[in-house]
Amino acid sequence: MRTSEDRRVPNSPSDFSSWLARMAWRSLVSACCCLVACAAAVRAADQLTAAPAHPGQVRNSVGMTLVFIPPGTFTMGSPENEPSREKQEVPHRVTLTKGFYLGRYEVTVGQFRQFVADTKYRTDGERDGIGAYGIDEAGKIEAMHARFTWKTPGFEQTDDHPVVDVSWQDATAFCRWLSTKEGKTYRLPTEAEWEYACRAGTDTPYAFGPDAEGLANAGNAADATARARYPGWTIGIRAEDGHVCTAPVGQFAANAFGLHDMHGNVWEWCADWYDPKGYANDKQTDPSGPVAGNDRVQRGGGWSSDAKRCRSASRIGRDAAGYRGCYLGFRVVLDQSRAETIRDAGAR
Ligand SMILES: [Ca+2]
Repeated sequence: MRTSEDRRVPNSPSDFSSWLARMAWRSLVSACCCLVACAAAVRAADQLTAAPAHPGQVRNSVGMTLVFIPPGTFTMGSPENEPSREKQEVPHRVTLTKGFYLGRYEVTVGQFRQFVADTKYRTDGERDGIGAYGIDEAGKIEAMHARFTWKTPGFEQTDDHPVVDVSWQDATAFCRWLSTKEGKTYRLPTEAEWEYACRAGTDTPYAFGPDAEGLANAGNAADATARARYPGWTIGIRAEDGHVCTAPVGQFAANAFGLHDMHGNVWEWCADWYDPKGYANDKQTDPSGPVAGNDRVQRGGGWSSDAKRCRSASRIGRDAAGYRGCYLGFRVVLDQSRAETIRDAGAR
C-alpha cells in the first residue's frame, strides 16, 4: 500500500533518488509477498488434488490393508508410440463408475497360510500332483513339478512375501473364504480396475514415468541383482533393485494411490477372461472382459520379468487352473459398499 510519503512529488535530485529507492524496495517486498502467496495456493491445490475423495483405507481381519480407489475415467492400453508395446494393448477410454478398495500390497504367504489353516485347502498344484513352476540354482525356471508349491517355490519366502504358485482358482477360493469369513464381498480386480489403479492418474509406460530404470525404486523386476546371482540371465534393468526373487511386500515406492508393487514383484491374477486381440468387444463403462475364454488375465510383471512386462498396459493370459508360476500371485478388491460397513464398525 502506498503512503502519503510515496505520493509526494520529489523536488530535488537527492529527494528523487531517495523516492526511487523507496518505491523499488516496496515493489520488491510486494513481489515477494505475491510469490509466497502463489506458492501457498499451489501447495493448497496440490493437497486438494492429492486428498482422497473418500476415507483412505481399511484394515481387515487377516491384517490386510486396502486402499480406496475413487471412480474415474482413464485411457486403458498404451499409445502406439510407447516403446515395447504390443498390438493387443489397444488404447480406449474406460469409465469406472464405482470406487473400490484394493489391497495396498499383494496377498502374502502369511495371509494365504491363514486361509489354508482355516479350511485345510489344497492348491490345484498340490491336488493334482503336478505342482507348479519353480526356479533352480542356476536361475532357470523349471517345468512344473510337484516339489514346487506355494510353500516351496524354489527360493526363500517369509510370511511377508507375496504368495506365489497359486492358480486363478486358488486365488478366487481365497476370495470366497475371506468373503464368507467377514460377510463382505472380496474378489479379484477386473483388468480395467487393475490398470486404472496401477496408473493412478498417469499415462506414461510406468506410473513413475517413462524410464524403465525407475523400477529400481518402484518395482522388483529382473535387474543387476538377479544377473549377479544368475549369470545366465540377460534381461532386466541396468540398475540393482536389491532382490533376486520375490521381495517382501511394500519394499518399493508406492504410486499416487498409495499402492505398492503394482509394477513387478509378482504377476497378479485379474478376474477377466483374456482376449489376446485386445478389447474389441469390451464395453467402455465398468468393463469386465469377455464372457468366456480359455485363459485369465495376468498383469504387472514379476521379479523374473524384463521391464517391458512390468508396464502399466502389459498383459498376458494363462490357464485358470493349470498355470501356477513362482512369479505369479494376486491382490484382492473389497467392494466399496461392503467396506463402508467395516469402516463404520471402527476397523483400523
Ligand atoms: Ca529384482
